[in-house]
Amino acid sequence: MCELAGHREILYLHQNVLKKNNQSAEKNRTLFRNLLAINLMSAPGAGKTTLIQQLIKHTHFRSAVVVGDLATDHDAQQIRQTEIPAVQVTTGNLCHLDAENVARAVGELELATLELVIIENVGNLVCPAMYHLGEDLRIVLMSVTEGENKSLKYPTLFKSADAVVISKTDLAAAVDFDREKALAYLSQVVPQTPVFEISARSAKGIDAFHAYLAQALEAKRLLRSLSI
Ligand SMILES: Nc1nc2c(ncn2[C@@H]2O[C@H](COP(=O)(O)OP(=O)(O)OP(=O)(O)O)[C@@H](O)[C@H]2O)c(=O)[nH]1
Ligand SMILES: [Mg+2]
Repeated sequence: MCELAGHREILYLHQNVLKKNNQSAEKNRTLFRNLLAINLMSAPGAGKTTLIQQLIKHTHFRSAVVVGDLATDHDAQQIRQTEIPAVQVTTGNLCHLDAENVARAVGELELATLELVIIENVGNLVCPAMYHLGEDLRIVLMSVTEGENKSLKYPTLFKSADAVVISKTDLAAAVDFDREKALAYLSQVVPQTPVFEISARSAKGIDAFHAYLAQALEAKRLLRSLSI
């Protein structure tokens, strides 16, 4: 009985945390009203930072990056080498970014000058699923080196995504990645979600992903102009 009461209390606390996060995410939507904000999520090391670097090199969006990690500012330093602003959020023990720490981070950016804010979430396939950040697009990466079945094992995160990126495709043959199997699993879990196959090493597939983002930015601008 006592244990049940304890579980209820934890559930109640969790619901309150999510509610508060959703309120902050709504405020972020206002901050992001004139630009496209994307939230990149994946397991650690799936290639988020490298994809961001390639995207910046191959495209002409006026961009900035917010990057979340448990510790270090290595990723922000790497992204600044491409000469765009990058703000590192270190979360300590927290396995995801939340809307409030994103709000604080974007406070350091000149949002009025930007078209694209890329948020690189903490590498984790579970925690980021529940936390919305005020983003326009949620994008989940799975690298070929992780195997084909990530979407079956972590359906909550994949179901929350607007698009999926299969990353490190240049390594597919080396790790015997079964593309057809991976696509079949994805179509079981997220049949309507677009899938991009990208090698950030060779830049193969970057153009299609860029076109997807450009189209989303145009659609947002159009909606905004119609709502004024
Ligand atoms: N061959 C190959 N290696 C890649 C590719 N993308 C990333 N890598 C390598 O994979 C490793 C991890 O890449 P990151 O971009 O740091 O991955 P991440 O998802 O940002 O990692 P965390 O921030 O730690 O979660 C690095 O050694 C990259 O050089 C790719 O397309 N092809
Ligand atoms: Mg990274």
